[in-house]
Amino acid sequence: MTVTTNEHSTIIQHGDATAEIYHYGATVTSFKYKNRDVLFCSKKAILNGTKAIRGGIPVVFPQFGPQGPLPQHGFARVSKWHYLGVLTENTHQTTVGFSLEKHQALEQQTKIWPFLFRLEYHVTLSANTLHLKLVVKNLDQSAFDFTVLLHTYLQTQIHEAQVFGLQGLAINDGVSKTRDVDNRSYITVEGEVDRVYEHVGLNALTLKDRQSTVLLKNGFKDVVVWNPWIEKAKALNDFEDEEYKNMICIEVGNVSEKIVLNPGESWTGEQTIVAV
Ligand code: TA6
Repeated sequence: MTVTTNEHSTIIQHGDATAEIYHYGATVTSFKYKNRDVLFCSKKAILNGTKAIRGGIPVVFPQFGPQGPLPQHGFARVSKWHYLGVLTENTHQTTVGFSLEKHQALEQQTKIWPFLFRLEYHVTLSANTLHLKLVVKNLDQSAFDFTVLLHTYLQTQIHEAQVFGLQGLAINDGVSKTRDVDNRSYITVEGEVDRVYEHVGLNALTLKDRQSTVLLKNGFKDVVVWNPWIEKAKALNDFEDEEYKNMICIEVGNVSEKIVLNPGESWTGEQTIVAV
């Protein structure tokens, strides 16, 4: 087990697994198990802190999407977080922590969303598993509300990808701009997909392609599935034209309804990604 850190990122190596977390956005940019890349990060991702990182797991807070007073997906993914160091290190697991408070977050945005808050993010590696725990605490004297999401980019072969665990759920479809129910026993992607699956009761989702990746969630209610497909991929300047074939975003979050926190209250969401 080793943890190495510099001013830009922290790398954890635990047994056969490694993870790298950029302090900018507390973005996990890589999770490898036995040299298999579980997460996708674009070859054109901008890592110098001038733009949200195109890949890995950007943290979306306090606003999902463009609907609201802030720029798309809020400030957590474009702020430099404080590295708290190694929190646990034993033969079973290694955990590192990050925090973000108002005075460290991007000022252009905290002027608009002016509440005192603390985010604490714990990243744990154990065997074939990456575990993420996000705690939001209200340090203000007023209540605030927010939406939140772990914008998880997974490595896949899109023509073979099947996503299990979302059957029969209400969807808010960002491409067709309609609401519907997805009755497929598993999801495949054959064009642009940008969907919010609402109130996902199941805690386990599985991505199957040549290998399997299992996502477990706790505390998060919704799941967003996104692939930009051909035209939108070309329009993204930090994404290669053909990379849509190698990724799928399966993002756990609370986005269909806002979470309200009164002064002193906390909310916790957790995601576990298992390379099977
Ligand atoms: O989570 C899906 C989504 O909100 C899509 O609508 C899509 O635009 C994507 O996120 C990427 O957003 P970004 O701001 O990172 O380009």
